[in-house]
Amino acid sequence: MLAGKISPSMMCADFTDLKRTLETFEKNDVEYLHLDIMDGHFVPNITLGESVVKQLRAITSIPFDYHLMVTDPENKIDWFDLREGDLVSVHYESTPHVQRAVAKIKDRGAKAGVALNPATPLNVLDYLVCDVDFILLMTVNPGFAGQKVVKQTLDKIADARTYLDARGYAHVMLEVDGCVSYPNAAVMRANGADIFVGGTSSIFGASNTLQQGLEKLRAIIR
Ligand code: S6P
Ligand code: MG
Repeated sequence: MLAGKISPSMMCADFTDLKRTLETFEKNDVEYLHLDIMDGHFVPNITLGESVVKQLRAITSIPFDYHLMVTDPENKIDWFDLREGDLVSVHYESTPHVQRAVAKIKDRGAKAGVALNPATPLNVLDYLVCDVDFILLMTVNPGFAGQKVVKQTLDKIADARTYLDARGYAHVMLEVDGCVSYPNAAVMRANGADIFVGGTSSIFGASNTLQQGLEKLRAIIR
């Protein structure tokens, strides 16, 4: 099993206190910053844009985990200054040319992932898995923070891990995104998830400080 990694969802962060938030992440060796890029078309919401991402890039060296929830992402990858070590995921459902998008991410030197909505079956990966570094399993329908987990996605994580291992892709990382609460994270880890997106149901929740939340999540996914 690969080491569990934390990717805090920046759309849930307090942007008025950004420097302190980033210091806390750095102190806790957070592996990635999860950046939800939405276009108001593929999903019914708009969040972080290219200029905010650029400002973040200038003040932290934590690798970025771009989650592109945009229609035709292959035409939008060039908006971002991708670095080696960054993760970039595109939704299978967002383009008829998903392999073109994946190839473009790799050409730019980042790790490429495909994101699947809760209802999208795993077999869409049959002719795609050989091209990717990770799979992002949505455990809510994308668009908003603070939603309830779609329960059947917990089994889907175990099915995805079995699917990957059986085909010789044990090295392909599984990222989970959506209501990764502490109890859900424990189940997700046991089912084979590797990267955990922290949002309002865990590290950014009102019941703990960011420091406490990171320590708690880290202990669960270790
Ligand atoms: C949702 C987005 C996610 C959320 C995250 C929030 O479309 O892709 O990354 O920001 O799921 O976490 P939580 O714990 O509020 O569900
Ligand atoms: Mg996300």
